[in-house]
Amino acid sequence: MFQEVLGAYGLNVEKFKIEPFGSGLINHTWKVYSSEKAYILQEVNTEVFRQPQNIAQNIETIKKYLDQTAPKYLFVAPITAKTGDDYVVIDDHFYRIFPFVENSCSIDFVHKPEQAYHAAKQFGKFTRMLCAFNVKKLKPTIEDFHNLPLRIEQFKMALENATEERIIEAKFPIQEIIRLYDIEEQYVHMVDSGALNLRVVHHDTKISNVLLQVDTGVGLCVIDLDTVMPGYFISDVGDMMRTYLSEANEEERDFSKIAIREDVFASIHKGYMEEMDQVLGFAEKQFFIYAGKFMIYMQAVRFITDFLNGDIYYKTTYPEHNLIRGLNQIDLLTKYMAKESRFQEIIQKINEDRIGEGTKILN
Ligand code: GN1
Ligand code: MG
Repeated sequence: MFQEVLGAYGLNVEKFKIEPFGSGLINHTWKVYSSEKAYILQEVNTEVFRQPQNIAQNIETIKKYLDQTAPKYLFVAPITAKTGDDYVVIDDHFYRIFPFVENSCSIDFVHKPEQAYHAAKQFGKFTRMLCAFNVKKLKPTIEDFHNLPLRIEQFKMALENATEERIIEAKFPIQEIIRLYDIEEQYVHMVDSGALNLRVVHHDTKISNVLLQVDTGVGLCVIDLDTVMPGYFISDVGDMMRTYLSEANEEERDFSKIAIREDVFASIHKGYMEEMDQVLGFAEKQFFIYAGKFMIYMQAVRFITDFLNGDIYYKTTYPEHNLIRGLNQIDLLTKYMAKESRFQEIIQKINEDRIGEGTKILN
């Protein structure tokens, strides 16, 4: 397979080393490198991305726009194959190759608040760079991806079809998901109220989807653009809360290690708002804290739904994997909700300090 894929790009497989790369749950990724050149090769999971051409088209449309409006912005698009397309299809499998960004690295865990700051700034910058771009030009790459009511529907359906055994095993998270249905109600109200604008949103803002400069740790750019499509900013901010606030991530089986770091919350807010403060409307900003609840809850629902369905969506490495991930997210959600009024205070303090700074300048 490697020979054919690389050959389609005019690359000679014998000149490269190839190793699995990254920790994604959906696509397969490899690093392809020699002493001179390095690439990232990916096979797109077409069970999940039914029309992978839409991904390629979206990226191309955005690239054209950014080449004109922000030529210096680092946007990592796939390279062109000999056919002139940005992808190749071999035996019904869909592949693409990205250049490996020199001097860059990615991390799987947020160890320090600065890392959360740099990542949040990059995701904020991405949406800001595209705030005047017509979102309607983008095609959804997964229909209703972050549509919470639909995720709840899928959960209910899974409950109806699941085996007795799995329902018993997942009794606690099922009860919790049902107990917290009002998170979905809030979502419906929010969308109906028209408070949120459709924007170009990344939809998968985990820390490994940001490239950092090797020596300084400064953010370089965002990667993994498969789910870039029209959406609400709460998806990106919420997924950062979900994946940065606790050092232990969704894979952690010892839930006593799941803990919310307030300084990381403040860093996400700082980094994101440095880019997005002027872009977001007043009504949108009111959902900053809700964003975390929305995304953590939805991820819990998705993991438990997949467990009930017999593990058909996410890659798993042990039998209860999705159940543990779901329980992990419920634990995180409980700890997050216990901090909501603290988060409110932190944001209020940031805003007061800012007003204070403004008065100092006026005086
Ligand atoms: C999937 O494969 P990866 O890590 O890029 C998923 C995200 C989930 C995440 C949970 C297309 O992302 O929505 O938040 O797993 N992507 C898709 O780890 O479903
Ligand atoms: Mg992804």
